[in-house]
Parts: sequence; C-alpha cells; structure tokens
Amino acid sequence: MASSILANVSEKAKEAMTTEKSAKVADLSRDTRDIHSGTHHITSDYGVKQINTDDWLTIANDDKTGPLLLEDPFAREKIHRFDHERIPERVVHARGAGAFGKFTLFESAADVTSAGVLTDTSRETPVFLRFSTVLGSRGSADTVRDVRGFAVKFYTEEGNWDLVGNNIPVFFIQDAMKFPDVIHAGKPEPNNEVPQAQTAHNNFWDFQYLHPEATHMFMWTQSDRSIPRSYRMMQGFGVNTFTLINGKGERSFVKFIFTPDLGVHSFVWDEALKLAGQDPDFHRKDLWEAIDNGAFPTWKFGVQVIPEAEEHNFEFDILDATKLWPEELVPIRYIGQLELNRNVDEYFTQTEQVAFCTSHIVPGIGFSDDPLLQGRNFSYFDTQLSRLGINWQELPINRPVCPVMNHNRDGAMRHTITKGSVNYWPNRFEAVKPATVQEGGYLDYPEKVAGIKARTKAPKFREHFNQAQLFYNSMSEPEKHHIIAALGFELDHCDDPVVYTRMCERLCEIDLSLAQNVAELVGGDVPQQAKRQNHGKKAKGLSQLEYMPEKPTIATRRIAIIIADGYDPVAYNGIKAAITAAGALPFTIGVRRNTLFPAGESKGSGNGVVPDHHLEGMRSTMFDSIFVPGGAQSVETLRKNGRAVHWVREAFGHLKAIGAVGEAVAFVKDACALPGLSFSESSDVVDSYSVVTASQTQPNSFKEGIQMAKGAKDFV
Ligand code: HDD
Repeated sequence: MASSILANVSEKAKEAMTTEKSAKVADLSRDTRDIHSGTHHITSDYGVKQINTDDWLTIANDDKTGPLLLEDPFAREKIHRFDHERIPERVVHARGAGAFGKFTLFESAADVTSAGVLTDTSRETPVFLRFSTVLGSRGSADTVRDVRGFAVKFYTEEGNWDLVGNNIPVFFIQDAMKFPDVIHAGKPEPNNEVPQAQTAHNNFWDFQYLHPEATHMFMWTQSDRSIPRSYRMMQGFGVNTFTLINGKGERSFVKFIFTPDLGVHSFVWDEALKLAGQDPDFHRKDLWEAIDNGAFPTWKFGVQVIPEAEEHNFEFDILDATKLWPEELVPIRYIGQLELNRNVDEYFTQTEQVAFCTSHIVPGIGFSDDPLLQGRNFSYFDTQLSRLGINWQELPINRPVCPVMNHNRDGAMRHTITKGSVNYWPNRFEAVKPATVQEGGYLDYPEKVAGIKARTKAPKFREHFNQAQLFYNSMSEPEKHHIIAALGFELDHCDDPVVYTRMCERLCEIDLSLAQNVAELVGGDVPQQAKRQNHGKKAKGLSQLEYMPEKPTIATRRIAIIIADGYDPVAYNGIKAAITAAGALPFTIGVRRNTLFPAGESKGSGNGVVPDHHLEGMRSTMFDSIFVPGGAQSVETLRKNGRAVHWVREAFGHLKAIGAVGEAVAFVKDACALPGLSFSESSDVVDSYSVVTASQTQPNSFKEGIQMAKGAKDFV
C-alpha cells in the first residue's frame, strides 16, 4: 500500500518507538497489556476463564430456546461493562487526537526562569499532546471551521506542567466568568440542537456583536487559521500570560509559542466543507499516519518575555487575553523543540482520559493576574472531577513520572496503596514533610497585592479594535478575500436580520472595505463611512504566508496518480519514484481497484498495478496534488469518466498543483477549461517542483523521476 512507501524511515521509526522508551512510556508499560503477545484466554474481569462468550445461559430444550437466566455472571458482566463504557465527553474540545513525544532545549532560559524543563539543555522531557476542535461533540468532523486546541502535558522531573493552548494566540473573552456564555452561544442552539460544530448561526454572531472584546478573535477564526490542513501544520499558543521566575527571584511575564517546522498551511473552505463529509477523521488520520510512517512532526518552542518592570509600557494591557504581543515589540525567542514520535496504544485510556489543568505548573513558572487564566485555573480541575472523578491524577496517562507522595487519601476508585499509620502533617514520625525551596519545593512569588474589591478591570481592557485592525491589515490579499468569504458564509447562515446587520456595523469598526464587501454578500446595509479610522498598521508573524518551512518541501503530502488501462508505465513509474524520493506519499487511483494494465499489456502478462483506491472511493479533496500520466487508451477512458473529469476540475478549483504528461496534458487542459485560462509551460513546472523538493539525502532523485516522466512527451 502506498502509505508504507516511507518504508525505510518507517522501520527506523518503529524500532525507535519500541526500543527508545521515554520515562513516560516506560511508566505506562506498568499498566499495559498486549493482546497480541502470547496466548491469552478470555476471562471475566474477576479472572475466571470463559468457554463461551456468545450465548447467554438459558434453559434449553431440544426444539425450544428458553428464557435467559439472570444468574449468568459472564453475560451480566459483559452487558454491564458495555452499558457503562461512556464517560461524559468534554464540555468543550470534545473531539481530539493525541500523541506522545519529547521536548528538548537548544538554549537555556536560565536568565529568566529556574524551571528545569526550560533550562536544562541535556534533558529530554516526555510529553503528551492532544489536539482538538472546540465546539463539536466527540463524533463530529475534524475539518470544520473552528479554533484548534493544542494542549501539552510535559512530564517534567519536577512534576507535570500542562500548557493548555490553542492554534490562535488570542481569546474571545477577557474574563473567565463569560466562558459559559461564549460556549453556549457557539454550541448548537438549545431548542433544536442545531447546528453541530459550526459557528455559522444566529446565537454565535449575536454574542460576537454584543461582546466587542471578541472582535479580534473572530477575525482570526474567520481567517484560514481555523481550517488548518493538518494538526502538524499549525502553530500552538499558550494564549494566557504566565510568569517566569529566575534563580535570583526576578519575575517576568511570558507567552509561549510553538511554530511548526512544516510551516502553517490551511485548506480552502470548499475543501474543508467537503472533507467534513467525505472523511470526518481527516486530521486524526493525518497525524496518525505521519507518526506511523516515521515522519515525526516538530515545532520550535519560543517565549516572548516582558520584565516585570515593563508591564505597563504598552498601549494594551499585557494581561488581556484578547491581545497578542506584536513581535516588533516583544520578539519571540525560540529555545526548544517539540517532537511527536509515538501514537497512542489505546484511544480511550490515553487520548480520552488525558486531563489537563492550567493550574499545573512547576517551580520557575507562575501565573499572572490575567483574569481569564485565573478563572481557568479553577475550571479545569473541576471539570476533571465530573469527567473522571477525584482520583483522575492516578490514571496512567495523567500521573507524573516523578515521585508523588502526600497525605491526600481515599475517594472513589482510589488506586494507590499508601502504607503507614499517619495521614496528616505534622505527625510525630516527621513522615512525608514539606520540601524546602532548595529541595525543589514550589515557592509562590511574593507579589504585593492591594486594591478595592470590585467587579471591574484596568482601563486598557476597554479597547477592542486596534489589534483586530492590525490583524486584518497584516493579511495578504488572498487571506483578506478568504476572511470576507468566510464572514459571507457565516452571516449567510444567520437568518435574523438583527444579527447580520449589526455584524456588518461591527466590521465597519475594523475596515470600511471589509464591511462593504461582507454587507453586499449577506444583505446588510452597505456602509458608506468607516465607524472608526483604520490605523493602517501591520505586524509581523500574523499572515500565515510568513510561515513557510525553511526549506520548501512536499514531504508527507498526499499525491494522487490517476490511471486507467493503457497508462504510460514510464510516466507512471517516473512520477511515483519522484514523489517517493521527495518523501511525499503517492496514491494510485484507478478506475477500479482491480489490477490495471499498462499500454501494450493485458491480463495474464503479469504486469500491471493494483491501485490503492478507485475514483469513486476517494475524492480529490483528500490529496494535496494530482498527477495524470499519459497513455492514449488510459486518457481516453478518463475523458469519458465524469468522476475523473470532476477530480481534475475540483483539484484545479482548489488551486492544487496538477501534473500531466503526454496525452493527459490535453485532457487536463480540457477538464479545467475556463475562458481566459492559461497554463504554465512544462519547464516552469518541472523547475518549481525541483525547487520544492530539493532534499539533502537524495538531491537528484526527484528530478530524475520527473525527467523520466517528462521523457514520455509534453509536460504540464
Ligand atoms: Fe479551555 C478544555 C484551551 C479558556 C474551560 N481548553 C480545553 C482544551 C483546550 C483548551 C486545548 C482541551 C484540553 C484537552 O485536550 O483535554 N481554553 C483553552 C484556551 C483558552 C481556554 C487556549 C483561553 C486562553 N477554558 C477556557 C476558559 C474556561 C475553560 C476561560 C473556563 C472558565 N477548557 C475548559 C474546561 C475544559 C477545557 C471546561 C473542557 C475539558 C477540560 O477542560 O478538560 O474546563
């Protein structure tokens, strides 16, 4: 199968996965049983071997089946277990996918923190990362327009550090107390539970208008950031402002950032929409397959640091989660790398039961007075109580790799057996006592706090539009078009004129032409005047076009090669070799999945190829690019096949690279034929392919493959 084409890497990766056990993987093996190792018999949960797990004990007669007996403990146990398989899904971020990995540092941040995980460059800290969508329920689709969760559990030597972030650097609200409102407004409406995993409805946009503070974030969600091509190709942000404390006791404010080495890439909206139906597990599978193939995704880890004394030097409040810290003002210092290198063994016990708490920090890291973070610190522990119970931290995926010892006891499903005659401190034995700071104890930063008790925030929290403008101004032209189209789509799904009319007014506070374009589309009043002058400023790092990989690559991209009987074998083999050499994944898509024969060969010749899929089984949306080799008979068949024509047209509509040689060149041109359309000539395309695939290990193979394919005749 095509997915095993990274066979060499894959074997190495698999070996690494089995031999190189991180401290966490070794820890998990204590609780892991393998149904594939050794011979096992089915037993009941209380250990008795069973001889029949299909037939409930009954009173049988020769010609009659009798009533089932309630006395059957095996049948009852099986049904009881099944009835209780589900736990409450997460109230937000219910749908997700996770993987194990490691975190390493290439530069110590000892000048700003004493945290071992951020200062000890010899360490490899095991991590578990769970990606998620926010609004959909557990069975919803991966590719919907939504924020993506990026939650990292660092199993450090000093305890677990949970960094529970998103792929967007800001949030909808400033105060945690509004969280139930923003989520209720985004989730399905309460009367009919519609729509699923969508923000395209009245309530969501009603909320957005009524909360001007949400303006900056909704601009991000309407951008391409909320329809990522892959979890592997999006940034991760801690969002909230945390603090770092160094060995001298000095405190700084900090934001945490992960930037993917593969670059930041997105779908076009039409692809995302279709994929939600065609392959709802697209992102989950993409992550799984990449790791399984040894193409381990990596991110650079960075910090933005503001010394405590400079807290008030900015025109925005640095504790306001609806604001980012522009890189021009606070540069990102990249100090480490995160790599995912191991898939889970079991979804439920690992990805579903993993539980994060923003309040879980380690010495050297602290909170700030960010009012969103403070509320989050209460909420996460609380939600784990209802999802998993009070002993949730004992679950294998959640327990730390460092020793845990204290006087907490009991509770439902307690697992740990603690020996000894005391369970309180102080005790006459001096057993299990607090640590000193020198022994690694967590020291709370002695922050001076004074003020009037009131439900209010500092004045800078009241400005909501500067950064929404900054974001929009920083977009490239195509990104601006996408935002207009996205708002057009979302507000078109709102049938209450109050909602879409008001939203068009709100857009007028960002940019007049944005508001005009959207209002035209959705039927709002087209404004003639801006409600607020656009300041015209731009910032670095907001347009995702700035995040192209250092060396352009097509590695891990999925490329479909479409053929029928009579295909040109030289072109077919050439392009396949080229794609493989570049570390991308070729998938042969045939008119059928039974063997297809090259030009001049027929059944019985022993030659031919068994396609990975057939044209009806897949869609162009599932691939990053398509290629059609020549071969008169093959191309003729494809020309007459409506689905084949649709594949090419659709890929073209999604602006994908399409390659063709020989007879297929005319086919591709005809399939995409639109008035005024022109194609780049062959050599340009070969060159641009070579540029994007130049690889250190096999510098010429891709070119050679392409040349081979090109040798067949014309090339598009
Ligand atoms: Fe949250 C889950 C990210 C604000 C309350 N949140 C959750 C997850 C992510 C985030 C990635 C999924 C974790 C996992 O994979 O298990 N949340 C964020 C970010 C926020 C944010 C980046 C803004 C900076 N969240 C936020 C607020 C509250 C919550 C203000 C409540 C006051 N979040 C929760 C929760 C969840 C959760 C209800 C549901 C499941 C869970 O915690 O474990 O407690």
